[in-house]
Amino acid sequence: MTQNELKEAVGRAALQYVPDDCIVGVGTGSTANYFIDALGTMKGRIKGAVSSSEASVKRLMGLGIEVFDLNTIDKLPVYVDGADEINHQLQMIKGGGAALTREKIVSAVAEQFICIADESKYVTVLGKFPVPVEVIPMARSYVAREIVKLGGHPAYREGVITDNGNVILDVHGWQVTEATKLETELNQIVGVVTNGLFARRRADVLLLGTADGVKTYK
Ligand code: ABF
Repeated sequence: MTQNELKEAVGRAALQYVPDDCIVGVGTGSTANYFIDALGTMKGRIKGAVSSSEASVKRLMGLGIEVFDLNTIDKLPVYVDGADEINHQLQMIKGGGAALTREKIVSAVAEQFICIADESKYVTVLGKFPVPVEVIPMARSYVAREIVKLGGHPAYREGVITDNGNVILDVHGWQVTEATKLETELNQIVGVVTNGLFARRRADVLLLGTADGVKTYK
């Protein structure tokens, strides 16, 4: 199977976690896009969606799925999204698509986080993929210097402005063995909006696309 076929398979498999008549949280990226397309096949059974990016809003609306403002929702049973890396504790690095802040907000509200990924994303130790950090533009250099003190090597993602009007630093060189601690330390740096470690709110379920089919980890 190709990588896209694996992504498509997990996107479809995630439908089993979507209850009837609910509003579903929808992520961002190529794997999430397969989920959105699969959701289109059951759109009559859901009320609509809350989305973590403008790109996903467009795709959902293009399929005729109503998109709600998160502030109008008091219950979100499930959030389905991809990841850049996920470890065996279901902690993740996310934000390669620059949507990390909204992804973290929507996943915080959701009762269940279903991560969908192909097997290339499943790792023992997080960190080969650089950790994205969303930063208020005027704090960029200061935050970069603070990250160096934590042993990271930040690189400015040039030409990218997030949906929230901020910039991204991609931090290389970390072997993330204590993801919750590092996530908290990064959050303490003034000027950081969000970081791409999803450890305090990890996934509840991983649907992993492999050559032997979709495997489920909890
Ligand atoms: C989102 O999309 C992000 O958190 C992550 O950066 C990216 C994964 O993209 P893809 O599914 O295209 O690999 O889930």
